Amino acid sequence: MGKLLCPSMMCANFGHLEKEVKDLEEGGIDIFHLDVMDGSFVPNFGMGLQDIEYIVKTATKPCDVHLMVTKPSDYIQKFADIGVQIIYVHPETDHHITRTLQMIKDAGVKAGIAVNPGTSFETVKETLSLVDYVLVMSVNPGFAGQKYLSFVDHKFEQFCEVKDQYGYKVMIDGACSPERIATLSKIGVDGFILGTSALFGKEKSYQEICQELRKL
Ligand code: S6P
Ligand code: MG
Repeated sequence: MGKLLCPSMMCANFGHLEKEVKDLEEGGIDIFHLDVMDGSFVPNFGMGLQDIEYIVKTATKPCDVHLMVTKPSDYIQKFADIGVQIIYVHPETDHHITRTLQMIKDAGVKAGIAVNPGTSFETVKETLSLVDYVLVMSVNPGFAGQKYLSFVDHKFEQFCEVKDQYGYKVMIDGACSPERIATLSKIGVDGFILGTSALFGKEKSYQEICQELRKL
């Protein structure tokens, strides 16, 4: 299977969001990545329910939500009802993360665990049999345009090593540059959250960029 290219829509131009969605789809992306931040779990705000609903309605490709909020379990049904296909939750903010993951599955949505740079493979190991996706964060969550934290490197190997045994896909979120995509796809990383490092604010079209990234 090819690489999953996932534009991080907080980096898109909200002045013409519908065009962004269409251009990205025509460019060949796979999954829209929608970040939700509550100003509490992370020191930033974005995106709102209206934004998420609008993108899900406009898109023909699947959408995920990455919940960077203090009580993710309170919002699972809301996002399931909106029609997102994957929900990522953080174990660092949830006392009963396996219950929340089960709640996501029971709502008919794919479950993803998002792992902060400071959270180890061992900490989330017990959740792996429940998840469809592991989102390895290579920046601390909250902002686009940050620097890649190289101490997370070994975690990609740890998660990739047992991904077939558990049956999940490994994704990277944070400072994901073309060089990083080349290195990580070789060790088995399946999906790439594309923000300012690889996709948005460039001179080339989304189509040209996606074609180049697929060849790496
Ligand atoms: C950050 C958020 C991410 C960013 C993305 C930005 O907390 O979860 O999804 O939007 O990582 O990418 P970049 O290339 O600007 O770091
Ligand atoms: Mg994200």
